[in-house]
Amino acid sequence: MSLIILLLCTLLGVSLTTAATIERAVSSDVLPSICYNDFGCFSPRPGFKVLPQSPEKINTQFFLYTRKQSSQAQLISSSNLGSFDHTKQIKLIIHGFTDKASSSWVINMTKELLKLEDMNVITVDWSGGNQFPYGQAAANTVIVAAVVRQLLQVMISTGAQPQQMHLIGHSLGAHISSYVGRDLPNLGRISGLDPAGPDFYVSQVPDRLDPSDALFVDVIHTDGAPQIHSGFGHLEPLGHVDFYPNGGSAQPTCGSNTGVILLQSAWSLISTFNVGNAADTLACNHMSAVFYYTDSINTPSPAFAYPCSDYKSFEQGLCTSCGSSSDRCQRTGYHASISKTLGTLYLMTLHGVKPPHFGFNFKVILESDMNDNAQQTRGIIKVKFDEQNEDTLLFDQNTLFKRGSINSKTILVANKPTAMEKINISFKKSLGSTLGIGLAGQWNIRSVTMLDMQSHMSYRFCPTSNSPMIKSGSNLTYKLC
Ligand SMILES: [Ca+2]
Repeated sequence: MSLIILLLCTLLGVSLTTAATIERAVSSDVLPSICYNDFGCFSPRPGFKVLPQSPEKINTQFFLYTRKQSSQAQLISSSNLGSFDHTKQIKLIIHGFTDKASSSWVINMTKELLKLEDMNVITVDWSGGNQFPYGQAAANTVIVAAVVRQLLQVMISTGAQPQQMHLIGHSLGAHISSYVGRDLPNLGRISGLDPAGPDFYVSQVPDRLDPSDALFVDVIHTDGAPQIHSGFGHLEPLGHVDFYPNGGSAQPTCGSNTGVILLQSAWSLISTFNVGNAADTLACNHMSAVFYYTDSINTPSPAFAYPCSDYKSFEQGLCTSCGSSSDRCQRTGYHASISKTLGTLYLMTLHGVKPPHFGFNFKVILESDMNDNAQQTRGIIKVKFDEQNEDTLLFDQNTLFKRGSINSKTILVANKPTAMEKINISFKKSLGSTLGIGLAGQWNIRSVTMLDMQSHMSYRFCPTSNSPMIKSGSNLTYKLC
């Protein structure tokens, strides 16, 4: 392990192998515990020696928003519930490491929730206890959870039901939610948004998010990795249903998220200490779960996610069915349901940085002509549905097309096509490793079949021209056969 990684481990307090060994050796002695009035006694997380800081130091605060008070939050506590209304839904938004309740994503999610329905939206701020080192912030999650649980129990004493309580937690906030649910029976729901991976990879269920923590636990993974070298998030399934947008590790708008970038990012954070402003860009993949979830609240798209063996198979169009009553799919994010398909689900998102992130899925089946003299080609093929949709990439430069071959792909378009009467296909030959030798400069696509993965309607398109060859760099219109 290089010096830089080891130093970073020490600074972040994370459980990389070397660091964890040292910590465990220390913690093999009798562990100390620490007691705080009202909240009981706490031992270090298993395998670690860091004790949580005091509730006073962490200073967990609650801000209540309702439709009547949608822009001006009311500071509430377990001794003063303010204008909390126990007859309405109760949503708590809990941020993660180095973040705060006044972050723009927390405010945006609050607005979207209140746009959908009048409810109690409570944003939780624990920025007094979530700064560096990471290990201390992770240790403090139990205290934040105890303070949150105290608030919820007071709400229950006024007539609220635990079933109407829904905790939405990002990163370490997801694990805070899990601690709340561990000791609060019948908690309605936890939405874990890219639950933090570091320090939680090897945790047992009492110390991480799992399906026993609420009646419904749904999770979005956007920066999942088996260890901190390559991501901030947790790759393993943690809930009743686990969504893996774009495979769950790397998001299309974020670029590469290698260990090198992570190290650079962490060093940048440490050296500048400008963590608040830096969070969005440095942890782009990790924040994507938040942006997807927020967009899912009021999206016009069904935002379906599909069961599949893996993401590559989903991309190849091998998993397209939602079942006759759409019960084999889930709506991603806020509108997910315990009564639909559970387990590991895959979806694509659009490539724009800003919403919309969700669109409409099609499976495209492209049939190359049998009678063409050319044997094979390699090239970029795009489809255009109508004026309101951009060209959508079907196949990249690495895809090989052979005479008579069938190539299929799942795609996502931003807008539901207005009329499925004609489409346009463009082709651009790529040179590849052979500089294009042996690859045809024009290609004959005999038919294009579009399966609408929402309605399950299928459309087959044929060339409009008598000479259906598409020369490299040009395009051809196809109409319903
Ligand atoms: Ca748990």
